[in-house]
Amino acid sequence: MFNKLLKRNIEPVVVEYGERAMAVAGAGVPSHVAIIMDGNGRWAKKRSMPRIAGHHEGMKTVRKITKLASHLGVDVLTLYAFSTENWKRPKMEVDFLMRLPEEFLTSFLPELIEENVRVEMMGYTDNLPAHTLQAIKKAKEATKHNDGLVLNFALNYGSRAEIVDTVKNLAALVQAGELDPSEISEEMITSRLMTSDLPEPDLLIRTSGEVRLSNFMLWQLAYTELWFTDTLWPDFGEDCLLEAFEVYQKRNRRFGGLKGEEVN
Ligand code: V07
Repeated sequence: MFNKLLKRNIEPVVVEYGERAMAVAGAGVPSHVAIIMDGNGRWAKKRSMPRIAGHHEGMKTVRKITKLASHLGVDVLTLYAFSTENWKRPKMEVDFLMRLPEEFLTSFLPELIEENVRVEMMGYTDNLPAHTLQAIKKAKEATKHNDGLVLNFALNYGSRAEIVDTVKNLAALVQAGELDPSEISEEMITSRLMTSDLPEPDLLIRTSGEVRLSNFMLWQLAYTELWFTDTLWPDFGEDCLLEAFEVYQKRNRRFGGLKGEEVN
């Protein structure tokens, strides 16, 4: 823990965010935080602006929250940027969304490199536009040696499809005579999901008042602490992330430092 804080250089946290952030950083920060960034369209509507203006504003929140999470010592930040269901939205909105990774990375890639952040993506790449994939490929390549926060964008991701693919993969092994159905284990499924290289999320945050998982990381969230807020994603400030972490830390303390499943 102390090493982690030293490596990440905790000093700027105090300078930038104050004592509250220092207390949070010192009291067991969740290792993997996943966020459903909801409410961008509603934020825009409230201001009589087009939905895309909300998405654009939401991108600025991504920058802010990534930076704070990194400074607090979070290991993995998974952000749900685009679901497999989002293709049903109007074409012009989808086209705009598919330009956001490029815009985000054009503006912020130097900062991510400076922050020692490694960019990753999980989701189906087959039907993403080439320009979107190109931008992400470049960012992954430019940050692949960074060993700080992993910024994992869930893009064109759907949890049930991910599980179906895993089942197909195991069924093929059975058909080939390489696997007996009785040998199928949780670990065999976990290791075939898109998150095979990541720890399970410790904390899930969903903004904008919706209290659902909406096909996000269903398998991976089995033991995750869930935290919901009415705040819209573009309004989600540093204070909101600190509040979520404080709630998480209070819940964990109730188990005397042990996770619920380890108490049983
Ligand atoms: C998107 C902004 C945040 C609010 C939620 C929806 C809109 C950042 C990215 C991104 C993705 C991959 C990457 C770098 C940045 C992004 C989409 C939408 C599709 F490598 N924000 N953001 N991608 N929104």
